[in-house]
Amino acid sequence: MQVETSSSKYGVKHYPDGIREWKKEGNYFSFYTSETTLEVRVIADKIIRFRYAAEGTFQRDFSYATSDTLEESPISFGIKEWEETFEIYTDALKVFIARDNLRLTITDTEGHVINQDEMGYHWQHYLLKGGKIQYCSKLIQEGERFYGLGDKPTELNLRGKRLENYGTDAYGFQKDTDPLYRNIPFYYGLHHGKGYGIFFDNTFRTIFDFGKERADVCSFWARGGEMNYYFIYGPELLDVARAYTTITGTPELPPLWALGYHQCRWSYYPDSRVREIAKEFRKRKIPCDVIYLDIDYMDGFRCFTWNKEWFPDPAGLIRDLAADGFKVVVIIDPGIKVDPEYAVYQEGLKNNYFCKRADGALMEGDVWPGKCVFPDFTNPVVRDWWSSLFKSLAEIGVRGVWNDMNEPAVFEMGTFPEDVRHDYDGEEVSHRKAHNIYGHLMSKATAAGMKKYLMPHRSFLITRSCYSGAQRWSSVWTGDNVSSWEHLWLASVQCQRLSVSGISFTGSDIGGFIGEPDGELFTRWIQLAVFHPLMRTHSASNETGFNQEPWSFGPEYEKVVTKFINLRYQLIPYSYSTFWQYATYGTPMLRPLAFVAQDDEATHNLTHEFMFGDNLLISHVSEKGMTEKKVYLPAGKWYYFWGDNLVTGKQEVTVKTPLDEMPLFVKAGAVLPQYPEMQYTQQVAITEMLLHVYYGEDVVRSILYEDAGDHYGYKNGQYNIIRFKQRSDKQQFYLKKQCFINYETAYSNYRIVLHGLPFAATTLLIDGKSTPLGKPAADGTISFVVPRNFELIQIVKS
Ligand code: MIG
Repeated sequence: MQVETSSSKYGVKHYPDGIREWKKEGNYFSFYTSETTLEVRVIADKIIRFRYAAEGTFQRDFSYATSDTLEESPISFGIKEWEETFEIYTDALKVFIARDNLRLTITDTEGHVINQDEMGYHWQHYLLKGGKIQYCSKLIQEGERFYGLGDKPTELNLRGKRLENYGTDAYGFQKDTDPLYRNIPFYYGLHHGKGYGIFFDNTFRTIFDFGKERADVCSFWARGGEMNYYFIYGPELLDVARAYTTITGTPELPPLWALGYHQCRWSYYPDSRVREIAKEFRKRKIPCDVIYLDIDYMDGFRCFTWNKEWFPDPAGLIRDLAADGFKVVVIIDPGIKVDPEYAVYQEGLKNNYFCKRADGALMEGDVWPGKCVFPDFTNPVVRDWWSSLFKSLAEIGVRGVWNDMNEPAVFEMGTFPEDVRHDYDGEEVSHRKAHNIYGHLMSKATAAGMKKYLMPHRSFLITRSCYSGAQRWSSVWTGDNVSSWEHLWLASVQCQRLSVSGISFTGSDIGGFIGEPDGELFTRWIQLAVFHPLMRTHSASNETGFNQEPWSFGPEYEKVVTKFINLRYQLIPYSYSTFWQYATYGTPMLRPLAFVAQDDEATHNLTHEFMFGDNLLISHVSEKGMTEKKVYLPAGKWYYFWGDNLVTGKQEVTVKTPLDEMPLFVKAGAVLPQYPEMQYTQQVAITEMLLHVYYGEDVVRSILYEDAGDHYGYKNGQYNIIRFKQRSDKQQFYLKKQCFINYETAYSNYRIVLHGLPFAATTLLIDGKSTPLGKPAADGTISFVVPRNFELIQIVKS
């Protein structure tokens, strides 16, 4: 054992010595040094878990992050013994373990180093608090970049930064504020064109240093628990993202309405005000699907109660709103008011459901209702109870829930003190271990309750805090941001980062939560949010009376905002299909350009541009008064959305940015399915599906996924998946279609709007049969109707 001295808070640092014994049991390998045991579990070709028992004894193998469906894929693997190392190999990787010190070198099959330990695993007693600090240090490879880590409000590439996870109510956070609300201990490395990921599944405070302390060392550690991480190899970053969700899971499909526009405020009350807002949307023909009720709907901020004066008939309100196409989402906080007359408090108290301090007193703290106690969501019995409380909300028609303050946030104290006790599914731990999964488990229990009582409908949940894997049951928003241009930029980075961290269903408070945006900022924010999976305006303007609705900034802005919310609705078949891809394969819905063109170094540090799904490239307008913007386009050909001019990629282009446009490009070859304009999702039956098709000479695939947009019939195969492949050339336009059809739609034809056909033609071939082709429209597009069951469309140059 090597030893290094350190401060008195911590013990000396311990480093593993030589391997004395090893064994293999199935896909588990164990290596024993005099003190430490390393367990290597081969999960898949490209997924390997490393777990270390500092002094030989492993802790319970338990995780709140991993999906129940995580299982080993049957693969070939084995072990070789070399003079200085052991080598565990799969069809994609080689893991070399040094006999002298347990250090790892992971290479691809050709021997290129992907990831290599510096000191590797080491540990230290945490003398003051108990347990051990668990460290791992790696060498940074030449040119390496780092991504991931959830909601960090900083540049996309994390090289040179140190960041930590300890969920915090970061009211009015700024660029580089850390930690924020979420705890996602998962990062990517990219070097020499090859990407990998490391998921450090540890719920204590975790810290990641990407070359800040020492320029060539990347290290991560936790203030307790175990060193337990999954190494995931790409080399494609998007494959790493997908593999991460084979570990931590993917969501079910959301109700279609959740992809519409959401209007929120702290708070809309009384009920007449809520009705007024809803009416205003319909009157002005601005689409909207969801209205939120913030804390003021409750009676004295008591969860699961209603303010009798302001909301005398919540069921009636919700019924009327529903008749007009609106869904209602209500907020539920974790703090339960200390009030002997309040049923939820009584029941929790009687059954011992609330968290306690080390010496047995209740964990009490002030939040909105005054003095509160807090359910111990880490106890499965408490989670079941909590789930059951949602019955009353579901019964009166509430279709979604908003979980707030669950870092957990407590006035004055910030959060719980570390001595608070938690069940942790039978483990009995302190808050040090449970802090980062408190909101995670609250949202899990909320989702379970809503799902149960809303059956057969799909439900919707949005949470502020969570841990890795919460994408299985919730969406998130980026928290209490500010009405500033910098925050617009932050919103874009945060949503991209969350998306590649497993959580695609994300958005920011449009316009900013704190402060007052002007019409220009609000409009530019709406434009960005059209391309965020969750599109919600929210503001905290009760005190000033400031309004933050689409019409609040005057007719000039209202017109543009309406245009963009309309675009959001037109693109719903595309965003829903993109969601399906995410739910099915784990593919992030928002993709930083480094993730779509990782071979092109020019994309590696881009923070302000991303793809939404397979075919749309977005670069939002990020400064006041901006009249043009430079946009980097990756290789390939791109159509400018607002004019169809074709641009060649692998270069920066300058785009004019009048208020009613934003830099938006469509990949040449794409098929973009679109709905007609409507005021809320499923308002009208689609009698003809619109397909905007962009002529392109590279092979480009597009998908359209369809189902009922609600219910779970899709799980029994009631859906359609339509795959398009375009491979045109200078002589002919060529679009092929393949599909799985098992869900009946109201339409039987597609209307195709073809953009960019570079030659004149007079006939169209549908599955070989020719029909005349009309003349191009004034904007240059050619439009025609084809039967839904076509397999091949060709247009040959005349
Ligand atoms: O201490 O419920 O982030 O969205 O409007 C503030 C009131 C509590 C914080 C949330 C915000 C919400 C607000 N909440």
